[in-house]
Amino acid sequence: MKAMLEVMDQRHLIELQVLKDRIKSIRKSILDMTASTPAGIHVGASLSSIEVIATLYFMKMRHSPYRPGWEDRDRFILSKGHAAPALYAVLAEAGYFPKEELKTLKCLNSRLQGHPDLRTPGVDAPSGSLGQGISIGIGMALAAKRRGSRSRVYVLIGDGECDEGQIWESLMTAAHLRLNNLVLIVDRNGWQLDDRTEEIKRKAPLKGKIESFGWETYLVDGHDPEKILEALDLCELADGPAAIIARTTKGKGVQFMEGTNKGHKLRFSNEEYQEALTELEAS
Ligand SMILES: Cc1ncc(C[n+]2csc(CCOP(=O)(O)OP(=O)(O)O)c2C)c(N)n1
Repeated sequence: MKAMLEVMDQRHLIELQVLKDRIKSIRKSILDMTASTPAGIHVGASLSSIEVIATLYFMKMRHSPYRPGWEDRDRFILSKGHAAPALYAVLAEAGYFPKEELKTLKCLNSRLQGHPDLRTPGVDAPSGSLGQGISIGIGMALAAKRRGSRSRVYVLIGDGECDEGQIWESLMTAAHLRLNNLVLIVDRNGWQLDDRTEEIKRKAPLKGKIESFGWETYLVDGHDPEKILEALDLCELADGPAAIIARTTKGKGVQFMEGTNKGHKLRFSNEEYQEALTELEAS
C-alpha cells in the first residue's frame, strides 16, 4: 500500500512539473501577444490568472479539444473577459487551435477578439461586460443537473468585478439552488482599472462575505498550482456552490508590472519585451 501511494505521489509530481512547464510556455505566449498586438492588451490581468486557468484545463476539467461541443464536458467561464489572452493561450496550449493563430489577436475577422466570443473553439461563454459570469454559470450548472450530467462549471471573476451588484445577486441564487456543481474563483490581485480595489470600494473581508452568502470558501496562493488543485478537489465535496479566493499578483512574472497597475492595458516596447523574456527564461 505504502509503495502504491509513493508511486501515485511521484506521478502527481511529474504531472505538476508538466503543468509548470506548460504555464511557462503560456506565459511566453502572452508576452508575445503583448508585443505583437498594436491595440495593447490586458496583460496584467492575464498574467495574474494563468495558474488558475491552466490548472483547471490541464489538471481538473473534463474536456476535449477534439470535441469542443461535447455536451457533458465541464465548462469554464472567464467572467473577467478582458483577460482573454490568458484563456486563448491556454486553449492553444491544449490544442483547440494552432498557437500560430495567437498572432491574430484583435485583428479584423480573427477568431480571437479582445473579449471571449463563441466563435473561438473551446470558449464556452461570451464575456467582457463584467458581473455576468456567475449568472451564466448558474444556468449551465442547473441545466447539467436537470439532464443528469456530471458536468461541472467553473467561473473566474476579478476582485474589482465584485463592484457589480449582479455578482451578489448570483451568489445568493446559486446558494439557494444548492448548485454543488458550480465553482467560483476570484482573482484577488488587489487592483482594478483605476486604483487598488480597497481604495475604489472595500471588498475585505471577501472570504467572509462570500461565505455569508452560503458558499463554502477557500483562500489559496493563486500562483501555486498544487494549492489551487487541492482547493478545487475540496470544492467537489461541498454540499452547495463553492468558491476559491486566489491571492495573485497583477502582472505576475514581469518585474516592472508586478504589484502595480502598469499592465492594466499595455503594448510592450521592444526593450520591455526583451526584459520580460529574459526574466521568464531565468525563472
Ligand atoms: C460592466 C463593465 N464595466 C466596466 C468595464 C471596463 N473594465 C474593464 S477591466 C476593468 C477592471 C476590472 O478589475 P478587476 O475585476 O479587478 O480585474 P483585473 O484587471 O484587476 O484583473 C473594468 C472596469 C467592463 N468591462 N464591464
